[in-house]
Amino acid sequence: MSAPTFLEPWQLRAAFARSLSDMYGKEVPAYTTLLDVSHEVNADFVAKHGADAERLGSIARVTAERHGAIRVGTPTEMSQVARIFGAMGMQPVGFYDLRDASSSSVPVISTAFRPIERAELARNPFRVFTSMLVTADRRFFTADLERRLENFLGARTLFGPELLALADRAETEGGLPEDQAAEFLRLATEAFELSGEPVDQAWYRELEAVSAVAADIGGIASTHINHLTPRVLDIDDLYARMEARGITMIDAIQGPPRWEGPDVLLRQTSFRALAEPRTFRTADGEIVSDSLRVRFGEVEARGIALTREGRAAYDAAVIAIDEAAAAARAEDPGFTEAQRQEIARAVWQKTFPTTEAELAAQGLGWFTYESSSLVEPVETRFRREPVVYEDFLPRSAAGIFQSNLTSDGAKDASQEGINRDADWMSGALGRELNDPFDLYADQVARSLAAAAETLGVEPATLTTPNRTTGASR
Ligand code: OOG
Ligand code: NI
Repeated sequence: MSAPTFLEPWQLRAAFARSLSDMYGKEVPAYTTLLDVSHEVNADFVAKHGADAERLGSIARVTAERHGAIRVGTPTEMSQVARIFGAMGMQPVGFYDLRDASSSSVPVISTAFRPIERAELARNPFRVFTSMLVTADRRFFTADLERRLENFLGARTLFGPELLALADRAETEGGLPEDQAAEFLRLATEAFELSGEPVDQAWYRELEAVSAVAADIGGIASTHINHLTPRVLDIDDLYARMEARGITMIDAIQGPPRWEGPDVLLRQTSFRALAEPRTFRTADGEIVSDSLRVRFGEVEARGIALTREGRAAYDAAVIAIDEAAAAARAEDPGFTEAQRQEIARAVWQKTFPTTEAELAAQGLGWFTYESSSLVEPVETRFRREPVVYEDFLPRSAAGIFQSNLTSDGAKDASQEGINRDADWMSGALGRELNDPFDLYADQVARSLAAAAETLGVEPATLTTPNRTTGASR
C-alpha cells in the first residue's frame, strides 16, 4: 500500500502516537519492557476470554492505545499545545486541579487532549494529559519566585514558529500534504525529546525545594514527554509480571479495586522514575554530570464510563475506603496494602452492582444501543454496549505524580490559594473546554435517537438500555 499523499487529522494523530512511542522507547528502554509485558498480558487475556475480551474496545484499538503526559509553564505554552494537538483532531476535555488532590507539592492544573467523536476514538484514541504550573499560587511560590519563574518561562520557546504554522495549517485545512505532514511530525516529536542542554543547577535546585514538579517544568528551557502509557486488559496480571521481572512498581494500583463486578473508570499503576544522566551548569559555570529522576512508566486498564450519579458514588466510595483504611491503620501499624484492598472490595460491593445490566438499570454507567442490522424482529435487534471511560481521575493523577517525586517539596498551607477553574483553563487555551459528562451524554443520546427511529418509538421510552435484550452480564 502506498503512503497517503494527504494526511487527515486522525492519520497525523496515529502517526504521531507511533513516532512518540518509537522515540520514547529509544530514550527509556524500560518502556519497551513495559510494552512487551503489556502485549503478553493482552494476548493471554484474549486467548482466555475470547470475544468478551473485546467488550471495551477491539484488541487492535487497545494494542495501539496510548496516553502521554506533558507539563508546561504558561497559558501561552498551553495554547500552543492546543494548536499542535488540534492539528491531530484532539480537543481539550475536562479540568483537573491537582493542587489540592495531592498532599505533596504539585502546583499544577490540567486538561486532557483527545478525540471527542466516537468514530475518531475508534480510528485512534491517542490522548495527552497536559498540566501547567500555577505560578501565582502563593502556597507554593513567593511573589519574588513567581516573578523570576515568569521571566524564565517567558524567555524560552518550547514550540518553534514552523511547527506552529504547520499545526495551524493542518487545523484549518483538515490535514497536511505528505511532505509537510512528515515535517510536522518530525518537529512535534522533537519538541518532546529530552534535551541534552546543561541544566542551571542553582535554579533547578531552588525550584526543587519548592516542588519537584515545578523544577521539572520551570527549571529547564525545554519540555519532554513525561510518560507514555499503554493499555492492558488485566492490570493485576501486568503488575505481577513486572514485579516478577524485577521491576519495582509503586505500592498500589490507583483507582477502583480488583473485584468480581464490571470494571469502571480507570485503574493505573507505574514503575518508579528512573535516574537518567543529565548535565548541570554550576554557579561558577562548571559543567558537571549528575542524574535526574523525572520520567517513569505507567500502565492502565480502562472500564465503563460512569454517569454523574455513578461518579458521585465512586467519589463517596473512595472517601469511605480512605476513612476505613485510616481507622484500621490506627489500630494496627502493620496494616498492609493487601488489607487495604480487602476494605476497598467490601466498600465496592456495597456501592456498585455486579452486572452491567444493573449498572445500566440504576443509571450509574453509560451504555449505548447498538443494532445488528439483520436480526428480526426489529425489537430484538438492539444490544446494550458499555461506553468506555476516555478520561482521567484527579486523585489517581495526583497519586501518580506523588509516587514519583523525589521529595515532597514545601507547601505553605497558611497562604490563600488562587482560584483556577474550567473557565479559566478555557481562556488560557483560547478554545472551548469540553465537559466529559456532556460528551458521554451526547454519545448515548445519539445512539438512543437512532435506535428509536429504527423502532418507530420515542427515544424516552428507551432510556433503560437493557430493555430490548435479556442479556445479563
Ligand atoms: C501526569 C500525571 C497524571 C495520569 O495518567 O493520571 C497522569 C504527569 O505526571 O505529568 O498521567
Ligand atoms: Ni498518565
